[in-house]
Amino acid sequence: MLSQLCTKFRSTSYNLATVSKNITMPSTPRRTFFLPGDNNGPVGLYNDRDYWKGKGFVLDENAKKALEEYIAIQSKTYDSLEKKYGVSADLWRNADYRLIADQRPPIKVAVTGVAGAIGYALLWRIASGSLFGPTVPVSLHLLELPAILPKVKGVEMELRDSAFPVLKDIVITDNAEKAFEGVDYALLVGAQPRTAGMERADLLLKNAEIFATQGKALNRAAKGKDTRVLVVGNPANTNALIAQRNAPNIPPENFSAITRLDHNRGLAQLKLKTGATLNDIEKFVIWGNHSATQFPDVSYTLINGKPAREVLNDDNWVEKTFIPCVQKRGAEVIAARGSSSAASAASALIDGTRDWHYGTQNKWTSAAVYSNGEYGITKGLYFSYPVIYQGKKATIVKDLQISEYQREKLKATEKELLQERDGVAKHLPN
Ligand code: NAX
Repeated sequence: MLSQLCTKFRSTSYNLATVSKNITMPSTPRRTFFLPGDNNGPVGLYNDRDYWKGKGFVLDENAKKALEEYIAIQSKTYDSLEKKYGVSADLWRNADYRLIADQRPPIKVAVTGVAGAIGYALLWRIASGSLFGPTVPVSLHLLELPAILPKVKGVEMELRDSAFPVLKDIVITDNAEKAFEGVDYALLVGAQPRTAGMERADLLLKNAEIFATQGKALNRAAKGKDTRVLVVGNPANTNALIAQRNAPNIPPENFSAITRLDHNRGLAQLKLKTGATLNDIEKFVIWGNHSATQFPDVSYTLINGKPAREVLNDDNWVEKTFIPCVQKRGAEVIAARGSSSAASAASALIDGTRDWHYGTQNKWTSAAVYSNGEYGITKGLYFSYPVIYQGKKATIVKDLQISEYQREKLKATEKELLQERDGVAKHLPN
């Protein structure tokens, strides 16, 4: 009965042009949809024809107003349907999302190391629609080591059994080129863990081999300038560098290493300390390497519009508690839980990828991106900066004042990245 009602409902109400004349569409829409941008609010308008081209349009101010009006009308319609048929407004909305998701081409997402702890937490977030929202279908391309593939079969079974409306397809393979074939996003999670007695230099080299191979495979098989690569496997910044240097067909700006977990950890501590909501906290930044040398920096942070240092009024807490807490949080979680912070890492990867795809609406976040020498950091390193995402591009926030104290911290974490880079020099062509 629900589907019949949905069909009836849909045939009457989806034409934004009836709501406002202020929107110019590139082509005449047969139907127009509002696409929810998950936590980020509305992201655009699509019509049938553009679905197939995978295009959205940017909204101008008039279109934004019209969209708000449209959403208000749509919500009332859901409410009146709830009253009339006794079916909840949320159910109407969800049924609607499903119909939209069924009509769109999927975004292809490769994930490596899928049988690991982060992979297991991550795949369910992607497949349930937490990454791109409930109206955007996804295809998962899963890469694992040959010996681990039987385990991945089990993961595949569970994913299919979850019957997620946005999950269109699953490819599982131990062949990197097959995994990266035509992908829009590659989330490089799989890495060699440090085993007992293994030296740090050996770990670096072992991972360098993995990421050089995967970089070459991305170069051959992915979509070139339309592929975005996010590295999680440690040492994440240097692994991003290695993958990028082995993938000349993909612009260096399309690679990134995730420092979003560190960023989220910092926000969580500030929230706990001040009682502010996350929405009240802006302009926090993680600089440098995803390691204990990173610099969690509140110099520009505003809490409810006031400088964080003033609100906190406790420099000792910032230096002696806050900064070390964020820097060493990973080890603290391992000590408490007996295993690593897999779920929060997966969550951070979802946040970081979604921001890249949908933009941050002029808000700062942190990501290790390609350095062009900003703030005196060696060109070519993947260094965590304050960034704003817009139009699927990361822009480093420029012209911030840097004190002597900050400069020292930036140099310390850069030094570690330079040592890592030199340790894997033989895997860095070009
Ligand atoms: P697990 O050891 O649970 O899983 C790693 C998986 O990767 C294993 O299933 C393994 O078979 C697979 N793998 C190894 N080499 C591979 C290859 N060449 N191709 C495909 N798959 C391969 O580790 P997990 O806890 O999931 O963590 C994964 C990586 O994330 C580690 O390097 C870890 O250090 C790193 N982390 C990064 C974080 C970040 O914020 N950037 C935070 C969490 C995490 O520590």
